[in-house]
Amino acid sequence: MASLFKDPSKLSAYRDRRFAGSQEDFEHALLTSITVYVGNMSFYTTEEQVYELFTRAGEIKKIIMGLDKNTKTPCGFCFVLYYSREDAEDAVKYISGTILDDRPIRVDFDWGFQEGRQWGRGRSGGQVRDEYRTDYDPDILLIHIGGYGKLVQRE
Ligand code: GTA
Repeated sequence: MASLFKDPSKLSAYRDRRFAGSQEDFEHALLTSITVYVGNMSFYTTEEQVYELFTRAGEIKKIIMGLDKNTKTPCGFCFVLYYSREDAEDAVKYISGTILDDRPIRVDFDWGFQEGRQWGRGRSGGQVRDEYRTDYDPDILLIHIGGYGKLVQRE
């Protein structure tokens, strides 16, 4: 199938502040990358569940779970690396917006995984955007009472 994603400005609304190169370098990386970022995941979703869903788009090379840098536990995102660009495109096209563990996940092109990118960058240890949320999951109290020690909020 021919690539449907040729305009780099439409590939992703996200710009990684820690990407070291120019905007042109960033766009080139997005156009050629075989890595997707998955956001809005439940903190309880496992690597096995991610594998089961994302293997529908193609053979997976590696999954890297996003972790809270303080607790070292999953904090709602991951990276999925495919072997082929076409499969990464299919993941963005067909899997983004589907429900995983009761949450609509967001699949975004990513410029490429590097060691360190698996950690949440928020001050609390989790993802930055979780610190701005004002709407809460219905199970928030269960999580809180369960001693997770952190509020989980919906995107
Ligand atoms: N490909 O959409 C994404 C994406 N996100 C959201 C995170 N990552 C992503 N990758 C792709 N697409 O490796 C990656 C990051 C990193 C890992 C964890 O996930 O590259 P993070 O989510 O903890 O931190 O990253 P990140 O991405 O640096 O934060 P974000 O959301 O872009 O925030 C950047 C700035 O905007 C910050 O200064 C923050 O204060 C501000 N901000 C963020 N959300 C809000 C908000 N709702 N209101 C106001 N300001 C906000």
